[in-house]
Formats: sequence, structure tokens, C-alpha cells
Amino acid sequence: MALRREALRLYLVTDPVLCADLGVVETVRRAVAGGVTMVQLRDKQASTQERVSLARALMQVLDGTGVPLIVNDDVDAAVAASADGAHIGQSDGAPERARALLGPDRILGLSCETTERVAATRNLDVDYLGLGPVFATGTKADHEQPTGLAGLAALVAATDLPTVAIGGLNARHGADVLAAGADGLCVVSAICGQPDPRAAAASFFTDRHEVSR
Ligand code: TZP
Ligand code: MG
Repeated sequence: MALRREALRLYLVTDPVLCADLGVVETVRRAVAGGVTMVQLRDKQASTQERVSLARALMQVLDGTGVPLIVNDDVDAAVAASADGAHIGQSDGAPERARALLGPDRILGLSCETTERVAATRNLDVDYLGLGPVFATGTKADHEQPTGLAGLAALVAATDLPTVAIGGLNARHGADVLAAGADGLCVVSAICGQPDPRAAAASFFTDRHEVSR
């Protein structure tokens, strides 16, 4: 599946602990009904086989919606599950290796925290960049120094690739993040673990929050 920039508008990253009440699959089902445009399976503790099983279950939920499924950290799981792509960080192996495993048609995302890292993607075959953390967050342990909105704008300005902002974001940040030039918002706790993930996702698209689809 080729990446459309619009797919980055509201990108849900799953967290098995935050999603414990409803479960990851049901949380995703409801969040997509509320307007989520892309989903990433992120489970730091799972084995590759567990990620493959969960990715397959998520793909059934997403079947026919046009919402891509991306697997975090684990390119092998993404390929084995025939997911739409993989997302890697700076310490998850070389993007060239990930691309070789994924082939030309799957989506590859890369996290970048600094303008130097963004600039270094110039000759890489990646489809989008995840930028941040924009704000401090309790969801990711030991995250890098937050960029703030001005820092986010500087990161976006350093690339022509599609970009999505991450870190401490909720619906109230929608307009500011888009004004900084990012194509969308990537969120975990603003949707995972919320009592009503569908309403939580839909709140990003209200007039007040100005994240139009
Ligand atoms: N990478 C940078 S910040 C972050 C990740 C995975 C966690 C974002 O979680 P939240 O709950 O949306 O702040
Ligand atoms: Mg990673």
C-alpha cells in the first residue's frame, strides 16, 4: 500500500497496558470508527510470533477501511503478517536493511528527534518521518528532550517527506501541530485507555480542534 499523506492525519499507536480494559483489537476497532487514519502495533514486550498474531487480528479489523497497519520495531513481523509496513527508530537497525526486507511496496516510517537526523534521511528510501517528542510524555520511558512546537516546525522544515508529530499530543494540539507543518498527529494515551476510544478519536475532528479530514 503506497502511503497517502492524509493517512498520517490521526495515527494511533497501540499500547497493550493502556489498552488492557478493552484490549488492543477492540480499542483499534472503536478508534477507527471514530476516524483514526493509520494504526501502529507497538508492543515492546511481545515476541515476533506474538506480534504476527496480533497484526493479523488487527488487519482483519482494518480490512476494507483503507487504514494502513504498521508494525513498530519488528520488520520481520511486519513481513510475516503481510502488514502494510513497519516503523523503526534510530536504534532499530539500518533503514536500508528494513527497506530490503519490506520490499519497495510496503510503508517504512522512521523516528527522528533532531534536525541532524532529519537531514540524514535525505538519501534514504523511507515513506514518512515520526518527529518528536513534541511534549514530555509518560508513555515512553527515557524519551529524548521535547522539541516544543517551534522545534517541531524546524524538524518539518528540514524535510520534504510526509511527517507526523508524536509525544504528549491530544485533540487540543491539532491545529497547532498542523500549523507547524506536520501532516498529522500520532497519539497513544489520547486514545488508548480512554473509556470511549471512538469518541476520543472523533474529538480530533470537531470544529473546535480543526483537524479536518
Ligand atoms: N515516541 C516518542 S513519544 C512516544 C513515542 C512512542 C509516546 C507518545 O505517547 P503519548 O501517550 O501520545 O504521549
Ligand atoms: Mg523502535
